[in-house]
Amino acid sequence: MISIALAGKPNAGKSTFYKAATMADVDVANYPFTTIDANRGVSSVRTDCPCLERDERCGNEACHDGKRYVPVELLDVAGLVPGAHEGRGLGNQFLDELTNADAILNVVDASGGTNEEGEPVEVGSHDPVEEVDFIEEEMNMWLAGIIERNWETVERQSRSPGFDIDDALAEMLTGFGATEADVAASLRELEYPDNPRDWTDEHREALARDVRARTKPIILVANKADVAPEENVERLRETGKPVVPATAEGELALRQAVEAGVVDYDPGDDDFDIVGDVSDEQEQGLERIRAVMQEWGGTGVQQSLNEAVYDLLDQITAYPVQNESKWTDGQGNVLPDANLLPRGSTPRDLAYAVHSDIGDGYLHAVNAKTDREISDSYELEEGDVVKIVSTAK
Ligand SMILES: Nc1nc2c(ncn2[C@@H]2O[C@H](COP(=O)(O)OP(=O)(O)O)[C@@H](O)[C@H]2O)c(=O)[nH]1
Ligand SMILES: [Mg+2]
Repeated sequence: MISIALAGKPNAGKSTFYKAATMADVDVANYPFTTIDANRGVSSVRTDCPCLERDERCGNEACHDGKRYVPVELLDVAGLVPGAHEGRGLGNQFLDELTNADAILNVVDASGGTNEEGEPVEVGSHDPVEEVDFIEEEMNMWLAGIIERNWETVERQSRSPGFDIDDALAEMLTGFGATEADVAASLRELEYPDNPRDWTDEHREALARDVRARTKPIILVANKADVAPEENVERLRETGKPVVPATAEGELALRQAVEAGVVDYDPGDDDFDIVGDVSDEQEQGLERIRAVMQEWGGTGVQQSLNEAVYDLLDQITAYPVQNESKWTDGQGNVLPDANLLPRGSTPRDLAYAVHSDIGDGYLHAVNAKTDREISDSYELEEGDVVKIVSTAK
């Protein structure tokens, strides 16, 4: 499963975001994590369900009238402070939690109402752009530290015949979640000595920066947009990084109102309806949230998860089925599963994502929308419904 980590300084709103984003009615029992702990849960990205192309909605519990929610893992990493990579504020432990993350949502207090350490200051008095750089730099230096700690091993390996520095670095860095292709791409960008004994800290840091940028892409969540001066959001955008203005607190309030049965809202909607009895105070609170949503096109929580998965990680959603005309599985469930795959994936890749046996026994596949067999080199598109024919059942 794709894994997204919330990083940021203390009091930026990470836990509020996490609580809101993991509150949806995903059936956690369906996901084979061995440990669901306090800071690791299931959230989802939202996409258009292929059932929208048919007369009837699919009725899947992950589909709300054509809005399809596809599970992703969400991690709430405790707050990072400057110096975290040197162990400040339990920093290394928290940075290590980022190892398995595919992308990072850097939750920034766009209101400027907390300083770098997350301590409250007057709203607007802290420049949120500062924390953008320091969080990134902490991650870079943390990875540089990992490389440095492993350097003795690389030096030892270099005494064996057939040693290849590229292979040695790939082996080390895949442990950190980089693919061999990522490491190879970084090494192509950089100039470095073949002999590990000739490497300097600068070489290691340059490698760390490049690999980090490839393997842990970052979206800035400009949180507390409800109280943030608009120029702060603009300044964050000027960094050139992807920015999603958000109100995590607003999203949490909406989801709680949905649970209480007083609001009709699906995560990612740009508006909501009040459908139950609310007090005047509640109504005013909800209307304040509505105003923020109107300004930014939603609360930003679903939008930032979507941007991470569909834009930054360039994933598509494919729907494996057994019956190509009914779009069902063996039990008659319509569009039972949705799989996220990197763009460029083929039907065989989808088969492997379903189960390694199905992948091993792959024979061919049928595009269930057109009823045509699709070739081995076909690149799956967002919303494809695919019947896989395999010797494995
Ligand atoms: N105004 C405003 N406050 C928020 C928002 N999100 C979180 N907060 C508040 O910010 C404080 C810190 O939030 P928390 O989620 O614990 O931050 P964390 O330390 O990053 O996990 C709490 O008082 C939250 O209620 C938001 O969107 N708007
Ligand atoms: Mg927290």
